Amino acid sequence: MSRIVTVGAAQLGPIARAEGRAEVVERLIALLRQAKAMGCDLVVFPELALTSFFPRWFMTDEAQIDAYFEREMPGPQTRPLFAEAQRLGLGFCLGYAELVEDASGKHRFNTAILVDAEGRIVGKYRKVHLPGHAEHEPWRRFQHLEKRYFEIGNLGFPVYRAFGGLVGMCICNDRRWPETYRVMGLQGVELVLVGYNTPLHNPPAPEHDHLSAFHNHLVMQAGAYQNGTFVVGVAKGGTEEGVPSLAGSAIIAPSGEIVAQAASLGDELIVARCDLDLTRSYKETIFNFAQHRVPEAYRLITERKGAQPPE
Ligand code: ING
Repeated sequence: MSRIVTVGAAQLGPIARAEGRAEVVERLIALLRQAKAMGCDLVVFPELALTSFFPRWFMTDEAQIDAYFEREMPGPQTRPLFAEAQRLGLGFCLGYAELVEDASGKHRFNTAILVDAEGRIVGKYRKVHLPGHAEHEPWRRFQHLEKRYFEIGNLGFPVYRAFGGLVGMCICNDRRWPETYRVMGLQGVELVLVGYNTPLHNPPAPEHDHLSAFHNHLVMQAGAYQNGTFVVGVAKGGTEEGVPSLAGSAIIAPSGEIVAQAASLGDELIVARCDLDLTRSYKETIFNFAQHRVPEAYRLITERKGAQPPE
């Protein structure tokens, strides 16, 4: 019996700095309702989906920074999202800025959660690959201060049994690193959910700018194929506070083929019926890790100190 999960990638257009969470949550709820009408089981929202992408601004005032973070999830302003999803019988994946306060002080993470159709948080991921920089760099057209505002994620790359399969999450820059997919692939992941905020211009490497859409799909298609998993990439796109950002949300099959792709730069739902059993055709043949991978060879390469190139 095939295990089909109908997944909606809920792309967002720009979120203005002045746009309150209540307004944003209304946009998310509208996408949930569209997803329900299109038979979805699971809806995936972008990275930092509750606010404007604030790492583009240099801030020093702690209260100003903390205003972009959620101290509880759900909280008063996100509870309506959880309630509507539960009413509709939908699960969802939400990216947001997480603030945790414990005996060791304040900790801030770029986080994503997986919520089941009963409104329970069944999975959490904290972004590991934080791009950008920590101090103001005036030479840049805009800042990218994720290393300033977030700590490196401390949860690893967990894979959760949910929606009838094995589901993992990553966030934005994580999708560019093969290790992200392989660590989940080694856990048997069948569905990887990834939200992103990607400026079309990357100040350190403007020569890559014209390839931003190509690189976006390249890394997700490769990750999908090389680990026999579906990948759902969801953008916050369009020009947000003066920064043109990549859209191109896509749902990718274990073959590496794009099976659904957004056509706009704004709020747009794309849907695909993901038959998780299609992953087996790759996991049990060309990417049968038990039969074909050679971990001891990789360890040698990574552990050899001062290696000389072979004669
Ligand atoms: N954004 C970007 C990403 O990895 C970036 C950072 C921008 C990388 C432009 C390369 C080019 O998609 C986040 N939020 O990680």
